[in-house]
Amino acid sequence: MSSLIFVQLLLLGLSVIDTTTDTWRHCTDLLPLDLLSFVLERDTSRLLPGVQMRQSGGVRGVHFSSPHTSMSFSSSQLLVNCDLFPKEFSIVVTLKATQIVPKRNEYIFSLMEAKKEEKRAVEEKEEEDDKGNIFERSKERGVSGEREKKQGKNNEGRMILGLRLSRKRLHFVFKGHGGVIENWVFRGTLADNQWHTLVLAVGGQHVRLTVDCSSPQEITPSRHFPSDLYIQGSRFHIGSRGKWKGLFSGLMRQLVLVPGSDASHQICPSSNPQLAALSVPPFLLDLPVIGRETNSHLTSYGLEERVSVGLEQPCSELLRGQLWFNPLRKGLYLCDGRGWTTVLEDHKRLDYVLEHQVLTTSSETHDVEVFQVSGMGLMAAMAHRSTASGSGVYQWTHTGFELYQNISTQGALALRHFNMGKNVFLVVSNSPTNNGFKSEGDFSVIYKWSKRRKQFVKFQILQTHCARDWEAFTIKRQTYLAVANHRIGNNNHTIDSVIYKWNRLTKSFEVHQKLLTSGAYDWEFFTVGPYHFLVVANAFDGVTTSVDSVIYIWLNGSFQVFQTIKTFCATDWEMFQIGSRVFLAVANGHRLYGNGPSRYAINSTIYELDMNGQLFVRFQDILTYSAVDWEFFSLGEEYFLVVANSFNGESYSLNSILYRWQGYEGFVPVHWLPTIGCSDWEFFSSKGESYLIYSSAKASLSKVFKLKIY
Ligand SMILES: *[C@@H]1O[C@H](CO)[C@@H](O)[C@H](O)[C@H]1NC(C)=O
Ligand SMILES: *[C@@H]1O[C@H](CO)[C@@H](O)[C@H](O)[C@H]1NC(C)=O
Ligand SMILES: *[C@@H]1O[C@H](CO)[C@@H](O)[C@H](O)[C@H]1NC(C)=O
Ligand SMILES: *[C@@H]1O[C@H](CO)[C@@H](O)[C@H](O)[C@H]1NC(C)=O
Ligand SMILES: [Ca+2]
Ligand SMILES: [Ca+2]
Ligand SMILES: [Ca+2]
Repeated sequence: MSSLIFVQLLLLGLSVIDTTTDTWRHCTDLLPLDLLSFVLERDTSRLLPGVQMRQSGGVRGVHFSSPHTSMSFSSSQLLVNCDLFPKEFSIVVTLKATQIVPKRNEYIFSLMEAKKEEKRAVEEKEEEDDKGNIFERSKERGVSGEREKKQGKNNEGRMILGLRLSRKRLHFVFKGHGGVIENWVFRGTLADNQWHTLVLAVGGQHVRLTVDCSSPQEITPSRHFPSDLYIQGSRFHIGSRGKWKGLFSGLMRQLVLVPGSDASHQICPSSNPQLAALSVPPFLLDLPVIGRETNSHLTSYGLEERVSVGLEQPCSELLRGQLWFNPLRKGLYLCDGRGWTTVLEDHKRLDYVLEHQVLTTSSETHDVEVFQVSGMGLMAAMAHRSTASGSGVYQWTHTGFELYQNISTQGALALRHFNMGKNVFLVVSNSPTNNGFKSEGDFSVIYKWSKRRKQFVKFQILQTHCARDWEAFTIKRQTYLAVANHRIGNNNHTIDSVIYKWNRLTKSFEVHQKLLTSGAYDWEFFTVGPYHFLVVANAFDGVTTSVDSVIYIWLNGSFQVFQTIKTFCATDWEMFQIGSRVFLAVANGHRLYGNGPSRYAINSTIYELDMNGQLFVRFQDILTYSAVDWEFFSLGEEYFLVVANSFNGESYSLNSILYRWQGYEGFVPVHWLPTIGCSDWEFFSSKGESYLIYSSAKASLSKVFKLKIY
């Protein structure tokens, strides 16, 4: 099309606007228009393409995965019986935007003219002004100049108005007088990965932006917002301007157009100004989760009556209109009187677990540790059983782990890496061979990574007793090592386990404290607020596996008993946090019943720290099969536990199970991973991908799984 025709069509368009203004109607319905709910609730019978529900900081929002047509609608559906956009209005938005790359613009919403070949002459220039005052009006651009710029583009409609976000600006863009695109700019970084509620109020003489109910930025533009902004045939696009370019990448929780008034007076002041709400789609309202701190701002919505939570809910005529949130599917469903219809299902979840590498090892493995060594990348150390080949240090390559260094061990049981300053250390325990009365080889070796030789070299030898675990930690910038001494000789299990402390002068670890343990199998150190804890897994006292495991607390320079918990051949403690909640999971190995066979299918238990009672209390029991390890990890905003099931009384070939945190219901099994004599699970990530590795105490192999997120 030639530029001549362009100009003619444009003039035609302008003249139409000029001559017919007086016969067109302004919108007179002054009710707030919840644009976000309108798109999300328009069709409750199916899953809406183009959006996903996500939660961040305990607050839900929608994420736009594409500029799908389901996120757009004709303006006449909401602005009924009128042709002109309200001349005074406000827009309320609650969003959370991540860092927007420089020069990128993302649209919170836009109102676009109908797509017509002829109407493509003017489009606002997509550029970021990085200088200027709080308010700048963009250069008025010549129609002809723009025309040239846009000539190559296809038949997209042009913008009537839109709200767009750049790295350090909020832009309100609209078609001003004479069809010139105007751009009012508010400075300030909103893309800071925090929730914010903005109220943009456009009035006769002024424009005001209120962020999080703080004092507004007010500007007085030289030209007012037009009173004759023609909208017939236009479409709203939520989270975009109808194209991939400019798609909003953050989360949106609220988007309301309030004709005729400044909505900041309706929502401010607020007890939670960053989430001040005028109208939020119902399924984005946080759901009541038992035991969780309730956010005061949520209580006013009568949420409890509207949404029920659980795995199975009835739907009948009486419950028509009831919403049901299914935490397993992360879906929200609406009861239509006969059955549930889908409102929204969240699809961002762990999709499947892919076998990535089967690593043949020199012998069976009791323990794996994955860590970073600068200059080497990701490495794994594995405690192998065989004395002939010893243990191995592996390096992560594009295909998986490859043997990098042999380490001389005999019946290695446990290993742990730790850092002091820029140095990396590795401590490995050996199992004793009984030679009459004296047991030999009952010691652990600390290795230090030599940057020069690019190898682990022997650093210090410590006397240990069938050490089953090493734990490294720091308190007040001092480094400590705790060893779990399992037994002396064949049957003496009630012995001291030892806490060592690094001595800067002698450059070695020295005994700091001894704690009496019963067949100790694991130490776990963790910190909650200002308090340091160390918990031991006591497995066996020589008579029974039903013994107390002990949580110690650091007081005045040493560990003192904080709480005891009855365990059954405890082999591992795993501490993890979900939000502000603190959990401690024990892996129980087996229960002895008199002279009968041991029971391997027993519960392992997750405890939660009760901050008021200052005690760990039972949170969830999970049936396990001679569990020897729990591994906690998070992917995005989901939390997982994987258990190492090692033996069911008959076979070592059985499934380890991956559980996902479902809030209200605790952990729910989601994946079954076949393992042989599983001895340890470790989670790690590399180059944005997430992996799990398991080691086998019964076969000469380890397996790496890749976690695919959908
Ligand atoms: C480790 O030892 C095995 C023999 O047990 C040998 O075949 C292999 O080459 C050694 N690897 C390295 C990296 O030293
Ligand atoms: C177990 O070993 C400890 C430390 O060597 C010793 O003090 C204790 O007497 C032993 N107990 C038994 C029952 O042999
Ligand atoms: C801390 O330990 C020191 C020395 O062992 C002792 O004098 C002091 O009374 C202890 N303080 C408390 C609060 O127990
Ligand atoms: C495991 O715990 C659950 C719930 O506490 C209980 O119902 C079940 O009987 C326990 N199973 C075993 C084998 O102890
Ligand atoms: Ca440990
Ligand atoms: Ca563990
Ligand atoms: Ca582990």
